[in-house]
Formats: sequence, structure tokens, C-alpha cells
Amino acid sequence: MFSPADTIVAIATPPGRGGIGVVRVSGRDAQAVASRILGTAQRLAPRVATFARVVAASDGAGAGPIDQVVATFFLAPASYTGEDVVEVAAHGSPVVLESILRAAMAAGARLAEPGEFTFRAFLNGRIDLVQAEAVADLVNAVTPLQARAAFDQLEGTLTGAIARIDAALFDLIARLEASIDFPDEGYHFVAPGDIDVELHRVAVDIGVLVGDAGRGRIVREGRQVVVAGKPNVGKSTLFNALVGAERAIVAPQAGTTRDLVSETVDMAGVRVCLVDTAGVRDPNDAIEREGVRRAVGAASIADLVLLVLDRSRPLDDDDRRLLASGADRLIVVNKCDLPAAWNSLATGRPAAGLAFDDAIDVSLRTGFGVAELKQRLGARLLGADPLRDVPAVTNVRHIDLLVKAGDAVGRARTALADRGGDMPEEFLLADLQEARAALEEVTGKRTSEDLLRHIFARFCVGK
Ligand SMILES: Nc1nc2c(ncn2[C@@H]2O[C@H](COP(=O)(O)OP(=O)(O)O)[C@@H](O)[C@H]2O)c(=O)[nH]1
Ligand SMILES: [Mg+2]
Repeated sequence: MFSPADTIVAIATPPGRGGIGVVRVSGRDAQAVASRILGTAQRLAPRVATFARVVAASDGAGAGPIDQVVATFFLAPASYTGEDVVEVAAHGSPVVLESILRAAMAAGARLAEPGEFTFRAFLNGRIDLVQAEAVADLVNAVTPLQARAAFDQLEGTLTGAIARIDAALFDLIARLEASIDFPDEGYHFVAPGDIDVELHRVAVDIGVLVGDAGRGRIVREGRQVVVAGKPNVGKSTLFNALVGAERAIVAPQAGTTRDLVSETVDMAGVRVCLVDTAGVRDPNDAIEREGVRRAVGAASIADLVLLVLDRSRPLDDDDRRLLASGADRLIVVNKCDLPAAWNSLATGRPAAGLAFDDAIDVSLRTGFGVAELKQRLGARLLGADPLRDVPAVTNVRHIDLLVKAGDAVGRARTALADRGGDMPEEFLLADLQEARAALEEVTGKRTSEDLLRHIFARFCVGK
């Protein structure tokens, strides 16, 4: 998909202005490109920060000096990509960085595709596919917990766990093959009892990884939480309180919020896309009708609905309709600072026929109950115990393949149990090889080009 023979270049820092901006060059001509744009005859010493001037080629329109920079050369294979790399740290101006980029291209480098530096690191065996995906996750992390999970994967914790499982399977397969290859020896290279002990151990190891995968997936992918309720109950006030900014308009008139307003926030380490909606009631006009339609639509696809009720006004049909919907929800009973129009949920049933599954009394005006609401929300998003260790597996691609490997090992164990003492080597081999194939697909030892293309397309240019 990418041509690995080219020397590539890209701006590695994000668009915009900053103290420093970095242009990165990688490939066999990295040094030659650097010496052309830096105008220095002498070669850069590896891993030494060298002060220099970038100069554009004299024939081009923007000829002449561009910026004072610090260039660092990394000699292959001890670099991010495993190739010769030069990083040019200039002043963080988009104009300057663009000029340096163009100068490098004029000097023989090609503009890198998204993720191409990391792809080269993968191709050159610097990192496996799990680690390459972790790089993208780390760059894209919104919460510290997401960053931590990605960092652990980049450090190779998952890679190591998979390698240990794979090594055990490899060893078993070798012994089973020996038993098949030398049937006349009159004995098995491995006893059925031993095989089952080993397979049990492998199944447990896979189970440990997959066991936390549900939480892991939530950490990586985040959740969508929708604030719903009839008009004027305090939805936008709640939304702002959770976002920590006056993002949505709060007003005493009903029907202020007419479109969806959304914001990404960190809740208990989970990246949450929080959505404020229009109050659900019989709409007064076409715009409000569309707002209500969007509100209902958003609530129907949400992972969790925060259903807001107003305790200072009697429950009405709008509330009842919302309460009747079966969404996964947390009921927020607001305006507890005002005289109550119905009983507290703690002391009794507020109205006949209404079931309150999970409700909390708050006053968004005084702040009463808000801390507990946040805590309950975090627990609902992440499961019972949000502060446990960082999950090892977070990526649904890895989870699916690990489950596949676990299933194959399970089938092997069943075959072994069904045959009693008579060892079904061929069946076992087929299952164990399938398990290994799934693990190799996780780490990228065995991967289609389509999948690679798909994975690296998520990266930004320069990574
Ligand atoms: N007394 C009292 N008023 C509140 C409380 N929360 C919100 N309000 C007020 O209720 C009105 C409607 O709030 P808003 O957030 O716009 O409701 P929305 O229509 O559901 O989005 C505003 O005047 C808020 O200041 C509360 O806890 N107590
Ligand atoms: Mg509103």
C-alpha cells in the first residue's frame, strides 16, 4: 500500500501555532535530504541536537533562509521507524513548517501518508500491530484512563501476554506433531492428562484478558449519555454542570433548547459524549417538532439516559410518557430546593403506576446531590468498580480475536474429554492452530493488507 523505498516527510506537530513545530523525515535518503535543506556539508551526528538554518533551494520562488532550527538525526535501526530519521524542530509557525516541508520535498522526500511513519515502524519490526494501534489510541485519548490503557499496550503488556499464550500453544503443537510423526515409538510425546492441564492454563490466561474486555471497550470507545426530560426541568442546567461550562442556554422559558448540543467530557475516566436535548412535549412549531424528534432519536441510541424530573411541579403526562420508555437510564429528580409537589423517591412512591428504577434527588441550583450524581453516573458507565486496574484489552478487534482463540482452545478441551484416554491428535492440532492463527492476527504476524490499510487510515499525517 505504501512504498517503503521512498524517503518520506511530514509535519509531525498539530496544525496551529506553538513554541516548537517538528518536521520529520524518514527513509534511506533522510540524511541527504537534511544536508540539502540545512545547507551543511557535514553529516549530522546521531542523537546530537544540532543547531542549523533551513534554507530553501535557490531556484524556487521562496528561495532563501527559512528558520533557525535544531536538527536531530537518528541512525537506523534505532529510530521510531527503524530507518534513518531526521527531526527538524523549528519555530511553531504553520508558514515556516510548510516552507520546510516544501524544501524537504524539493530535496527528494515524498509527503507521507497518514500513519506511514508508524506503519514503517511496524514493517521494520520495531512494534507489532497492537502497539501501532496503541499509538493511535494514545494520540486520540481524551481521558487519562484512555491514555494509560493505550500507554500500557504501547509498552507491550498485551503483546507480552499474547506471546506467552502463543508460546504455550506452539509447544503443545510441536509435541502433538511429534506424536503423529512417530506413531511407532509406542508412546505419546505428551500425555492426555498433561495436555488438558496445559490447555486449562491457556484457557485461563485468555479468560483473564477477555474478562475485563467489556470495561476495556468502554474505556477506549467511550459512551454516549443523553439528557432528556420535558421542558424546563433543568436539563440544560444539568448538562452545563456536568460539562463544567455554560455551554447550553439556560432560561426560565420552556422550549429554549431546540437542537442537540453535545460536548465530550471525562467521567470517571470514561470519555463521554454528553448530549443536551429539547424538552419532550407536544411541539409548538416545526422547529420544536424537529427538536423533539432529534431528542427522542438521541435518547433511543444512548448508552445511558439521564431522565430529568422537576419535583416542584406535579408529574404530568409528558413525564409519564418519558418514564414509560424502556431506555437504560438514571432518573434525576431536580429542584429539590423548592417545595415538593410530590413525595421524595426515598420516602415512597410518588405516583401510582410509576416505577423508579434508579433515581437521585438533586438541586442544580444549590448543588445538593450533584457530587453523588456524578459518582453514580461514573459507576453506571464503567460497571461497579471504576477505580480498578487499567484494562489490558480495549480494542474490539483484539477482543473478537481473543474470544475466537479461547473458543478454539475450548473445543480442543472438549475433544480431549470426549475421547477419554484415546488421544485425538489431529482434532487437537486443528483447533490449536486456529487459536494460534487468531493470536497472530492480533499482533499482526498474519494480517491482510485491507486490515492494515483500515488501521493506519485512522492515523494523522506525521504519525
Ligand atoms: N429552583 C431551581 N431552579 C432550577 C434548578 N435547576 C434549574 N433551574 C431553573 O429552571 C429553569 C429551566 O432550566 P433549564 O436548564 O433551561 O431547563 P431545560 O428546559 O430542561 O433545559 C431555569 O430558570 C433554571 O435556572 C434547581 O435545581 N432549582
Ligand atoms: Mg434546555
